[in-house]
Amino acid sequence: MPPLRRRLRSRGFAAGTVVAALAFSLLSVPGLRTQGRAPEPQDPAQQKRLEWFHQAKYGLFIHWGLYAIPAGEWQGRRIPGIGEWIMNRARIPVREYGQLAGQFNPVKFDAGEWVKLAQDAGMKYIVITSKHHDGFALYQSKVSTYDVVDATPFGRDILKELAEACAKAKMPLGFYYSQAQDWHDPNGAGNDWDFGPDDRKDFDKYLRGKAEPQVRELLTGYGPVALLWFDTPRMMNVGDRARRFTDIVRKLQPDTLIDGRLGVAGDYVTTGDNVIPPDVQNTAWEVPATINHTWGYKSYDHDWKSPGTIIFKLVDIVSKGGNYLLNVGPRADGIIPEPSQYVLRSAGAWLKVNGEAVYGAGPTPFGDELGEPSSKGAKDLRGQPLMLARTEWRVTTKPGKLYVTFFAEPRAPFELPAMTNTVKRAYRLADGAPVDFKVQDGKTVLNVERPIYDPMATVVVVEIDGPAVIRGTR
Ligand code: JFZ
Repeated sequence: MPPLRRRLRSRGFAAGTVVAALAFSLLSVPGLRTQGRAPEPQDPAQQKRLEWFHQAKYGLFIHWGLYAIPAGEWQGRRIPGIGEWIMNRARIPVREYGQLAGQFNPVKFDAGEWVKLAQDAGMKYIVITSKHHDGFALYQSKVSTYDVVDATPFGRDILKELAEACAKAKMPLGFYYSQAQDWHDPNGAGNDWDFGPDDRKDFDKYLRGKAEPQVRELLTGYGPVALLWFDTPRMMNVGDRARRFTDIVRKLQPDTLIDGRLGVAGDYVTTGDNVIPPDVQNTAWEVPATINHTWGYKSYDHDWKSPGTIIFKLVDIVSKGGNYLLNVGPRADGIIPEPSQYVLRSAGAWLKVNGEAVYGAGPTPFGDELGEPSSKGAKDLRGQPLMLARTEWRVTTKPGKLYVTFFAEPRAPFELPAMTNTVKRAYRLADGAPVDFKVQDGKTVLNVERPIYDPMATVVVVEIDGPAVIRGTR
C-alpha cells in the first residue's frame, strides 16, 4: 500500500494528528478561504452538542429568497452562475432589486409540506436561508424592514411557520445567515456596484447594527435552533468580529451548532460546496451540496442528480464520517420543483429499507474501497496527490456490525480486506436473507447474489465479534 494511504488509514492518537493535518489540507481550496479550520480538540460540551448531528447524517438545505423570482434571468438575459447570486452577477442596483419584494407572494407555500418532503426523503434536519447575501430576511425583523413581513404582499413570517411545522414533526431546524456579505446594507460586504469597495466601508457598523442583532432575533424568536450556518467569512478575521457571533450563540442557545464558515472554528468543518473529501476525516464535517447546479431556483437548470447518485454520495460521505446537506431551491410560488421532490422521495424509499446503514453509522475501518492515489504521482487542482476514486462499494459501521453497500455487482468473488475478527453472520439488510461467506487467508469472501438484489444499492450486514474491526491476519 502506498505510504500516503497507509498514513491516512492509520488510527490512534499520534496518527490522528497526521490524519487531521492532511485532512484539512485536502479540504482547503486556494482562493476560497472559507473552509473551517480544525476545531480545537473537542470539549465534552461540544461532543454533546454534536450527538444529534452524528446520528442525523442527512439534512435538507433550502435556499429561498427574492432571487427565486428572476430565477436566473434578468431583463430577458440568462445570467450565468448560481441563482442566488443574480443581484451580484448582473450588478443590479439595490433600488431595482429591492422592487422584487413587492412581487414576492408565494401563495402555495406550505411549511408542513416542506417538512413532509424532508421526512419522506429520510432527511433528519433542515437548514433554511434566513438571510442570504442579498440582505433580504425571510422572517420579521425589527432591525430592518427589508424582510418578508414588512416588505412583501405575502406578509407571513416564513421562518415562524417552518419552525412550528418542524417542532410538530420533531425535525431539528437550523438557519443559514450571511453574516459578512450583505448587498443591501451600505456597510455590508460584497456590494461594490452601489456602495464602492469594501475597504472603505464601516463594516463593524453593519455587523453591530444589522448582522449581530438579526442573529439574536433568530435565537430568541423561533424556538430551539439546531444550528447556525454562517457563510463566506469575508473580513471576519479582524479583531473579535467572529467571536462576537460565537458569544451571542453560546449565550442565547448553548446547544446550537455553528458551522465551519463563521471565520473562527465552529463545531464542525464545512467542506467546499459539493466537495467530498477522498478519505475518512477524524472530525465532524458536513458537505453542502446542490441537487442540480444552483442553490437558489433557476428556471432553466434541469440537470438533476439521480436518486442513485444521491444514495451513492450519501453512503460515501457517511463512510468517511461526514454529513450530507442536500439543497433544494423552491420556486417563487412556494413549490419545491417537482423533479427535486421526485429525486428526494426516491432516495428516501431506499433509506426506509436501508437506513440502518446510514443513520448514526460510523466510518469505514478499511479505506481500500475508496480509491488510490494516481500511480503516476499526478497532483489534483489543489496540489494534493490525485486520488482515483473507486465507486463499487462502501463500508459503514456500528458496534459489532459492518454494512457493506454494493453499488455494482462485484466482478470477482467479493473479499473484505483482512481482519482478525470472526464473522458471526452475514445477511442482506433489505430482507434479512442470509448471505453465504467463507474465510480465506484471513479474508472474508461474501457470496453476493447475482444479478445484484437492488441495482441502486444493496446492503449486506456483516456481524463480527468485538465492537470494531481489527485489521490484519491472525
Ligand atoms: C456560498 C454562497 O455564496 C452560495 O450562494 C451558497 O449559499 C453556498 C452554500 O455557499 O458559496 C460558497 C462558499 C464557499 C465555497 C464555495 C461556494 N467554497 O469554500 O468552496
